[in-house]
Amino acid sequence: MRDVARLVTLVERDDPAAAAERAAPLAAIEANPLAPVVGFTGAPGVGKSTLLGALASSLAATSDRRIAIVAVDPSSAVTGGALLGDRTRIRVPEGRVFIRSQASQAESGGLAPTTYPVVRTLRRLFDLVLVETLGVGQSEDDIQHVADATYLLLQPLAGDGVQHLKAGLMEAPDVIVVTKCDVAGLAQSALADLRGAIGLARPGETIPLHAVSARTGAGIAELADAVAAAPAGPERPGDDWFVTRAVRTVHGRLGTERLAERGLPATGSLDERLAEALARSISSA
Ligand SMILES: Nc1nc2c(ncn2[C@@H]2O[C@H](COP(=O)(O)OP(=O)(O)O)[C@@H](O)[C@H]2O)c(=O)[nH]1
Ligand SMILES: [Mg+2]
Repeated sequence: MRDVARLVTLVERDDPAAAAERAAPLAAIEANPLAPVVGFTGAPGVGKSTLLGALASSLAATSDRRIAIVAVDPSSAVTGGALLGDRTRIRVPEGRVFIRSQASQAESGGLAPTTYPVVRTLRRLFDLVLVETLGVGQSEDDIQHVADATYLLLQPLAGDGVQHLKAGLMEAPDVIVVTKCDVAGLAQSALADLRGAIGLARPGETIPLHAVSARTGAGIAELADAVAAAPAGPERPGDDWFVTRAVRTVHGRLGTERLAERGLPATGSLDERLAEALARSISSA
């Protein structure tokens, strides 16, 4: 685990010395089989970190699968050289699960600048990679470039279904998880409401819906089975990830008004060459 942590730190670093030092160990694992990557997204406080701890503990107890977790947290702070944050919330058996916390940045789509290369590394070293990403509404495309399956966590109250529908949140996820089902007030009507909203947002599809409680353990084993069964997809091209981020950075920096002044669309595709040039400069930086 110490070697893995060291390699991940080298992948996160942005200097020539780190690039030189990581080249050989990365080359040595390049041909390793790719583990599935499952992304967990949802609003702050919905219970992502707690659930990942429960899932990883459950999987560690029932199999010898090696699990890595990458947790992106807006509140992660560097203290005395150590990145704290979700690491402290994710409770897993000592020494069995690798956890890396990353701080998200203002312009990021819920992930950190180095989430892609870190996940790329970890899927060659572990049997399963779980990614906790911040649920930040529209800018969640990034997780699509990183994960083979995306789980959206929700904490619905009665009448909430329509709001999720409005937020366009339900367009991307493969699975929806209702958290904190031990809390009184999560009426069956809320679940039925949510089921209705999912049906409207994704007609003709069957989106699995899990109701769980990390506190009581209800539904955790079933959800862990589903997560463990996720098939590993092929590697996503890094360019897609960098272009998505570059386009959003341009939008974020210029703002809708200035984009409009320049005759640039506020949504949709910007000048592709501009995005690509930016992406190149980000990836070679
Ligand atoms: N009652 C209850 N509370 C939970 C459960 N899971 C998480 N919480 C609480 O919800 C809060 C936010 O949880 P956290 O995992 O940090 O959420 P995140 O911001 O989405 O990662 C914490 O106070 C947790 O103790 C659960 O299953 N039941
Ligand atoms: Mg968290």
